[in-house]
Amino acid sequence: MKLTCGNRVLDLSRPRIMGVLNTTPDSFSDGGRYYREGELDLDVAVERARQMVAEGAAIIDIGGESTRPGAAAVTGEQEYRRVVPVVEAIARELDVIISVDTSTPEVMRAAAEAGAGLINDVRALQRPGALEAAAASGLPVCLMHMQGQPGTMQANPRYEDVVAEVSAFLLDRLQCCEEAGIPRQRVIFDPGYGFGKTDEHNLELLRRQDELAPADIPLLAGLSRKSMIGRLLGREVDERLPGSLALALLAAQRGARILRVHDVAATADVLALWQLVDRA
Ligand code: 7PJ
Repeated sequence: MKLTCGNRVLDLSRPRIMGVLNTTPDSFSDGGRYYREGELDLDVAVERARQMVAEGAAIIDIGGESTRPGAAAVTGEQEYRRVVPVVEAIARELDVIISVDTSTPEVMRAAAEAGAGLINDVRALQRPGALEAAAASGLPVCLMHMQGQPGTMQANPRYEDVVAEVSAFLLDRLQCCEEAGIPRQRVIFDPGYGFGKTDEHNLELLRRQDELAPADIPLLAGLSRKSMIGRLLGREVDERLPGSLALALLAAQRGARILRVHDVAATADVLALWQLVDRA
């Protein structure tokens, strides 16, 4: 399985790591890291990306909107200013696929022009103009499932059959993509762990993750440092590395081709050992 991401090819014959780079001042796990006196510090962001590439990240995911429940809403313009300069700087400095974590059509367009290779949308291109912007970019898109809206999604998540509902939603969005001129060869599915889901829902999705996507559609899993680890194990954000590694491996074993993580080096070790055991 291969994905063409702008002028680079992403080989998914083995699971690959997407390293998270949040340019928000308030993200739950690494918010505010790249700010100095309230200004985005591009050099620090590029150095962090460089480190993740050296540690084994095939993709750097740049996001400027915090989807944490209770996070301040961001305007398209703020998001643009947080994301596009970072995409430009990383595209100039590093040889890596850049993913842009956005639901905003203008940000998709500008990021694609600045050298992004992938559009990662937690709203699965449902905002007005998003399908068109993604189609025009010619880039692959990650469609993520979310029940509700970021601010309130954890209030009372409900499903009859979470796996069937998430899968049906993703297939519906796939059809919308195809109708908008985004071929299925350019689509990635993501169950959206933690987005409008209880711990039980998340566990059920992981348990049956292989039922979520048709065989030709790569699956992305984002479990790194998520609050389900905190609740299930009683761990603060800075104590979730072992849990994150366990879930990354379980997700990879259940078919995830891209793992979205904060701790690239540690995840790369886990995947390397798995490959040595199972792919000899
Ligand atoms: C995800 C994401 C995820 C995709 C975030 C966090 C919250 N994009 N963006 N999948 N999560 N595709 O990192 O915990 O799970 S932001």
